[in-house]
Amino acid sequence: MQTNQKIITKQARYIMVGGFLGAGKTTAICKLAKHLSAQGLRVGLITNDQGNQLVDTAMLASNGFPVEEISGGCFCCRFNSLVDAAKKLSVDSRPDVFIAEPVGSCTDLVATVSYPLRRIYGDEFEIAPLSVLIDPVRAQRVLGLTEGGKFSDKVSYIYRKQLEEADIIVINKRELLTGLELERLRAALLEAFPGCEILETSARTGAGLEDWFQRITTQQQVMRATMPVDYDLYAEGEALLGWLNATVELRSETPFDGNATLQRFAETMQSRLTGQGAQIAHLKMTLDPEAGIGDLAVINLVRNDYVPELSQELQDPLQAGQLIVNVRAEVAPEILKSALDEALASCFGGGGGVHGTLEHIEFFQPGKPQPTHREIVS
Ligand SMILES: Nc1nc2c(ncn2[C@@H]2O[C@H](COP(=O)(O)OP(=O)(O)OP(=O)(O)O)[C@@H](O)[C@H]2O)c(=O)[nH]1
Ligand SMILES: [Mg+2]
Repeated sequence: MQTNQKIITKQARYIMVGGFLGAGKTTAICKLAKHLSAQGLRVGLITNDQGNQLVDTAMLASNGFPVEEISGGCFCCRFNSLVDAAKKLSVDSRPDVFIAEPVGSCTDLVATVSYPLRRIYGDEFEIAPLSVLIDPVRAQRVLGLTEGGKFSDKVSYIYRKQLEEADIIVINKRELLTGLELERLRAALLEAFPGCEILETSARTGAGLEDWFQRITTQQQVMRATMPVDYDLYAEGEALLGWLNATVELRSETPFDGNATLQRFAETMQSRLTGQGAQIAHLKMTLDPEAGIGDLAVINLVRNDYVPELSQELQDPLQAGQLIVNVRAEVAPEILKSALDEALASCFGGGGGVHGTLEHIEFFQPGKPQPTHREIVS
């Protein structure tokens, strides 16, 4: 792969990778960070969520990268925290490249993050084009190309707005579609979002990543007119999404298979959630063994009619560990809580085997987005 000499400037490069919940942002960021590190560049990663105790932070940190987490609101509403996070990552030596993952239900990032960063901190940051990743199965449904479980119109409004402001739409997970399906999706995207650049990648297999990395590590974001956003509708869409973050301590008298346990727990959560009419956007969990430094299992489920997939596995059985559960779904947050309670009782409720103790839980719906800055460019 070509060496990106151009990105070593006195400014650090700021790369933001957006896209709806479950599109593959964290997976892709991990690959990008590895790619840049292999070239001798220092990377600093910034994760973001409405709550804390994040699977994404645990996953990226387990891959050896410095990560700062901004919790309790999206980048646009916590703009100063974003700048602080960059400063914290720069304490020892400043990263050449910052890679930031905004919350997957967030939009209007260009006006509220990219442009203010450029105006206020233009001497420090060089802003890359905004990439918006999509899961092609989800995108086909939102664009009306296929049937299947869908979000409501208000949530779909946010999805479409994310695509509208993209400099580059990245059809990720491209191996999930046939060539013909990809052609149709590409045509539908071009019709709905004319003039947008569209790339196809697989963050999992690595296909198409080189071309995308080349663009976001060398190109600058071009200023365009600010996208109109109906903030009331945006807030209503966000409020339809339930959010749950929990931490559970697992313990057993005898060693157990953490991968199989995580799989069984995810399947139990899936059946409880779908049974309650939830539209799952992303159920993700990590299992971090008490003994076994750097070893981490990660499992994800990105829609009701799919299967939970282990994206990282534990090497050895364990006797104790920390389970982090993050769920984002279109359903009332109380339903998420009751699904978790039921799944915990069913899988870790005593009677021998693995025992679970709930250490932390928060469940809520995101509040109305109130950006710190919003730059209007006409
Ligand atoms: N088949 C396939 N799966 C992928 C690919 N990229 C990511 N995934 C899977 O998609 C799921 C979600 O990936 P993440 O990287 O966590 O998605 P995300 O966009 O960061 O999700 P949020 O942070 O919740 O918004 C995981 O199971 C990944 O392994 C890909 O190229 N192909
Ligand atoms: Mg993520």
